[in-house]
Amino acid sequence: MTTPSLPPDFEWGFATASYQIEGAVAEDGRGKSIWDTFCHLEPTRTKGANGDVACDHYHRYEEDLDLLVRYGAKAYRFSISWSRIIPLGGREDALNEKGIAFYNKLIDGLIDRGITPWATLYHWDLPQALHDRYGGWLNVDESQRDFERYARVCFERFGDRVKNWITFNEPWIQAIFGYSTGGNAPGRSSTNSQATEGDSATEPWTAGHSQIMSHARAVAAYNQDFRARQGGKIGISLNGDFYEPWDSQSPQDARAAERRMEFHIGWFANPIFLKKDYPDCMRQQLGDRLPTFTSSDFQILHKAETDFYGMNYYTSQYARRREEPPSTTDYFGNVEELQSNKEGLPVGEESGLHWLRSCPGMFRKHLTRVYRLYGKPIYITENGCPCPGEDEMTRKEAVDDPFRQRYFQTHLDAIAKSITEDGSVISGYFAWSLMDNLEWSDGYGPRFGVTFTDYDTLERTPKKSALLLREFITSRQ
Ligand code: GBH
Repeated sequence: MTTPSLPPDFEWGFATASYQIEGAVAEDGRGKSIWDTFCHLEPTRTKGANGDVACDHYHRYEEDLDLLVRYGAKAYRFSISWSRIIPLGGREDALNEKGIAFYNKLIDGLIDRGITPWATLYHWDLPQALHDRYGGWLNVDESQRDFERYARVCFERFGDRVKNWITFNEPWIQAIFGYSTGGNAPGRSSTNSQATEGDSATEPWTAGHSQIMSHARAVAAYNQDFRARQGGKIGISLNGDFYEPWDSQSPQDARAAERRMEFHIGWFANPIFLKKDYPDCMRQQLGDRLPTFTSSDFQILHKAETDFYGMNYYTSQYARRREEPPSTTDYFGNVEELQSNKEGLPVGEESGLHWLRSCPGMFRKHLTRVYRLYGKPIYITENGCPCPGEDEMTRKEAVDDPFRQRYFQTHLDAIAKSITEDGSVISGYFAWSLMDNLEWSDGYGPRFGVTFTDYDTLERTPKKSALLLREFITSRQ
């Protein structure tokens, strides 16, 4: 039996997203995104926080790139703000050369430092103009055409240097938090008392469909017009925690856990990786509320061979069967009952956020399940946590982060075991996040960074985990 280990060419580094770090929202011709609107029109829904300044990365990117060098990173995952590239978003709308110039500087700065760029095209910041013009993700036809054009512009302008593309970050969150719970922009919901508009019975499923077809169009465009010349790879980052049956003896609980993962992951992975319709359990429950793939949609899905499965993984939960019939509007009430605690036995140690517990054993099961089902190389495109009590800590206290160090180490061990003992192909790991940043509707409280951000001075200070991650990885190779 070989010791579990990571492959010698394992890709690794740190991840961020545009709206969470850049700031400079009104600079150099950037158009507004749905997150600017959400934060400014409804500050009660984002704890009063917004991304106007965030980490001011737009002006401090050189310093941030130097941090990556200091941490020994091989790669860096960032996201491109669509409304910096095309301020009004649409396929007939003008490009913004100054926005393009920013990402050129960022990409060149990475390459000069020997760091491989990984670019995400969409991390939740839809141009507001597209939302206003035709409902954004609620318009399946228009949104996929506009996304394809945006993707083509990125491939044309950056693809000579960017060889690793991620189309969407967590389409599930965009669909469910944007259109069902209303917790994220655009904040539509028929169950959230703070939302004034929305139809949660249908909108989340439409928003999911639009993102799937947008992904497919972008990948098909890459495969047809860019791949031969640029030789890169392209994937999508799906979130999805692992769900363990509450009662290991109960077939109903096992079904509940499976069903839950189908609603979380199969929703996107079935059409994208298996070129199949939505999972049966979704069809059965949602009927016509779930859009259908036409034969021309399937043609596009077939042309959109996707190279890798990007996995954002944070935590796990127990899933238990529910007897009541599913609700038609409330996503979280409509499927299984989820628990982090089973009769005093938590799934894992609690981090600095109530929803995030450290469950490396279940992470391994998750990796192995996903690899067996979808058969593509997996890159962990996000993994990380805030330490218990970290939101209340001073800089001096926060830089010492044993909880995060242990979290990284145990999760890397789970990856090594899934590779060596279960036969999964797992090719890289990005820690979330390079620095503390805007945690969306949770504001600036939760600190996921390996770098402490002082939000008054914007000074960055490395936490111990930042400097240790290289060692954690190389010692396992
Ligand atoms: C990722 O989302 C994002 O890609 C990234 O931008 C983000 O900063 C990071 O993870 C850390 O959260 O409070 O019970 O309603 C992860 C998806 C969405 C999972 C919010 C937890 C809150 C659950 N997360 N959700 S709850």
